Amino acid sequence: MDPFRGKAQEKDEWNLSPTVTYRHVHSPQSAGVHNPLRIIGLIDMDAFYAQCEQRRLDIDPTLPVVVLQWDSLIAVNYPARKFGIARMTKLKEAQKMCPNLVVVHVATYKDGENEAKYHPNPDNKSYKVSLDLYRRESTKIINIFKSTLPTAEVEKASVDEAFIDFTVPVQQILVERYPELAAPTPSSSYHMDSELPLPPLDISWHPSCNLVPIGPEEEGKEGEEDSSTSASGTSTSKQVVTWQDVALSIGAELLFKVRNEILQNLGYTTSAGIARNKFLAKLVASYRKPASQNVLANAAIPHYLKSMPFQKIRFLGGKLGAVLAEEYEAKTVADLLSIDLTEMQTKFGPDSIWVYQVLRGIDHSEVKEKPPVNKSMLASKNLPTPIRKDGDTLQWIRVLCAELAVRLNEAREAGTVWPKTIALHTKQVGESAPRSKQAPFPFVRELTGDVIVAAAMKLWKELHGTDAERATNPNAPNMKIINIAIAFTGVEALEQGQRGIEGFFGPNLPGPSKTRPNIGQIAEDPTPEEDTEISVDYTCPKCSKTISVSVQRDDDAEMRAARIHAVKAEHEDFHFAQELSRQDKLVIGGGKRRRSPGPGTVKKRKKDDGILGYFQKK
Ligand code: DCP
Ligand code: CA
Ligand code: CA
Repeated sequence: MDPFRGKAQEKDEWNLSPTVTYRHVHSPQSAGVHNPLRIIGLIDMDAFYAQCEQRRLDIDPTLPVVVLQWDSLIAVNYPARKFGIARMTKLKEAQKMCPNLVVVHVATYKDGENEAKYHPNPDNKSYKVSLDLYRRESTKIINIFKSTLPTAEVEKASVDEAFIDFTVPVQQILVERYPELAAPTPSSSYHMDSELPLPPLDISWHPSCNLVPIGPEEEGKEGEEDSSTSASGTSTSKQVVTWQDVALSIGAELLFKVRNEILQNLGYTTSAGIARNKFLAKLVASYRKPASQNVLANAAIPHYLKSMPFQKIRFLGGKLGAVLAEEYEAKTVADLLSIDLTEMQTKFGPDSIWVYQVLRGIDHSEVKEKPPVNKSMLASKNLPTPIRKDGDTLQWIRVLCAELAVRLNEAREAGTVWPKTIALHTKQVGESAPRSKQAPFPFVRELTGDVIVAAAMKLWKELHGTDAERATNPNAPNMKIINIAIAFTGVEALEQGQRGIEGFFGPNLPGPSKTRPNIGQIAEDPTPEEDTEISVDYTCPKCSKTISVSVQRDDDAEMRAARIHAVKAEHEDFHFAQELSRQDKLVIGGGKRRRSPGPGTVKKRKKDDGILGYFQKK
């Protein structure tokens, strides 16, 4: 470490008080992700599935509720958590811990029914789980975010989370509220790149805000848990107010407004984080829960990050984190701050600049609505009793197709989408890879489950033949199928130019709708036991790569979920690392760092992957 490095330089590494100019205020987009007044929020629903069921059944929100999928708890509301119940708790144990526990099993599809229902005693042997309710609520939530904040960018991050970039609406309010920020006139000695005048001395924070303390002196005597400053019309402590703080406080007002819209319209409580970038917003969102709004001002970043066990940071939880922990005998972020950029890049390759930056709370990744391309819809079932003969098949194909029909018809209500192909996947005991067969899915005006069943049964015959054919084929192994899945892929808006199809819709064929439900759900949901497990392919919405996750038959639901989650998270982290290293080429350093490979070229550059080599490429 450089012994001459002074306090000021250290502070600069964290980029806590960059210069703010009139240009940053008046053309926020010009500086993009480098605008010092950038304000990003992350909103996450509290105990999401539990709240959905509570609202559906009109259950008093103070009562303890859990959501069940077969015999696993998949959501536990906060009153139930007070009894010590967690997602890992076994149902019987939970009922002992809290005799008045309200237990709701998720809806299920039953053979012969064309919609999911709340059956009194659903049986894993013949029913299939439906997550339709949560997808629908998720779409409503995202639509409220967008309509409440028409000038903000909204990026759905999972079934119950979204990032919001508040930068543009914040700056509109900033100039209205502070006339001194009006653009300098051509005759004045100021120009667009002049520094802004001094900020106000005081800020009034919205009373809902939990301000993360800027240092130990601000923390309550009772310890970390209860240490945030409660904000009730007070200024930011002894710290000098900056324009970033002012922008953050306006962002917090907007964040409260949008959270309140969700509460008033849908009745759901949320927890949120707000800070200068996505990484920090997500991290601070769980600072306090539930029904909380956690604010991380720039000045509070070092104290907040330094004491954090760095392997808890999502991107540093895997192989790379383990290597860093060993090499530097490090536990917390503070333990890694002595590694300077040169050392980091010498050891881990030029792209490791993003690790250096993340440790200092710097992240330039964009908040961007994902384009609705390459979407897929998948219904999958792990079979407690394997399929061994033709006669076992149809009931499952019918159940899976009923779900697909519901989901595709829902998507079509919001926009004229249609899948390009239908695929059948089966996983057989004794075969390492799942078998798959796909075919184009022709357009029909009236989509019913039966239409899909016909297409799927055709694929089934191609993939497995018939009982009679297998009986006469000495090479055909005894069939023992333990997972069956049917997927629509390439579910996209029909284009104006698609003649023939256009005729079915008449002349007013709507264009792609910005608000249509997110139909790539499979790839984005958390990891519910049934929909993404065993041999079910996970298709990454970013690179369209399909990853097959293999799980042990004996794994319990929690273990399975963890395995799938790990594969997904690692793949996402790979993209994150790639994105950061690409973006940072544009800003920091200069010198002789090579360009990082663009998407799709990574594989070919295997030898030279540097930090990306720590992320498994699937
Ligand atoms: N989920 C699931 N299986 C998992 C994790 C989550 O089925 N292993 C589902 C149920 C959750 C929803 O996804 O309600 C959202 O997941 P979160 O991790 O955000 O957890 P919750 O919203 O339930 O709780 P919290 O208030 O802690 O965010
Ligand atoms: Ca949540
Ligand atoms: Ca979540």
